Amino acid sequence: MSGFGVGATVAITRAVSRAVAQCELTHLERQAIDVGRARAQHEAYEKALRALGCRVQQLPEEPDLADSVFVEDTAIVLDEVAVLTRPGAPSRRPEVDSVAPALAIYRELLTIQAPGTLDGGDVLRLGRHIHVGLSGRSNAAGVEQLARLLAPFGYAVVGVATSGCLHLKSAITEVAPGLALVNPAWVDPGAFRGVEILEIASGEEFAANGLRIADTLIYPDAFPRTAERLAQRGVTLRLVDLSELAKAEGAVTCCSLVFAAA
Ligand code: CIR
Repeated sequence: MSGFGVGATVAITRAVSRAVAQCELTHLERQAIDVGRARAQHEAYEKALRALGCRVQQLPEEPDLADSVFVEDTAIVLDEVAVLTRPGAPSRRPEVDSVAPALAIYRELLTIQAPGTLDGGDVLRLGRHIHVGLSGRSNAAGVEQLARLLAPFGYAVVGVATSGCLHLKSAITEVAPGLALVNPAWVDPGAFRGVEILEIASGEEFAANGLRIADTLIYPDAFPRTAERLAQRGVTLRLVDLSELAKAEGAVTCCSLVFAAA
């Protein structure tokens, strides 16, 4: 989640696994990943979270879980409740049990069950509307379960078709209140009512993922033309370099679970 007031926000992160080079890959060719460099970049990302008022709670490294730095995929944390996911990649399912105790301190926990699959990276909350990417990772059974679990809290959950990207939030994120940054090649912007759409710059296909913390957007330094577009639109940016984790198909939202502490 994003957009909370400064001072009341927790960001759960996890140290980069020494096994990160064995990560799942769907759309990228495997490249060497420098673990030391990935850790330094991840620390700078945590520093940015702290600078924007988050209390960063870093979970210990999981040496055998290659993708475990991408904590976003393990849970959906709302003000009222948290839902533990069942990630679409079987290699990632053990990550959920590893995050659950940290979340249990803050929220009642609900769970997605087989045959449902759901990755947190596919879940975009816009007010009381929750859009879930029907991606290679999240299926219709996962969306139906999430809808049933969250209906009592007043959330409307709908599936959204994606194509060509890993997760829905590779294709769209909310970058300021009521403003969504979108790659229209990967998701139909018409699926999102009530938000203004800002398209990424051409040639920067991974540029739609930004992490909103209060009134600032944590944003990769890899997309200068889209960054310029955001700045012109009045969005305040805090740029970070996550180039090593980008080789693992990670982006800025993936590396934290951000929520109001109370
Ligand atoms: C994976 O394929 O699951 C990881 N290598 C990347 C996950 C990135 N997570 C995210 O976008 N929420």
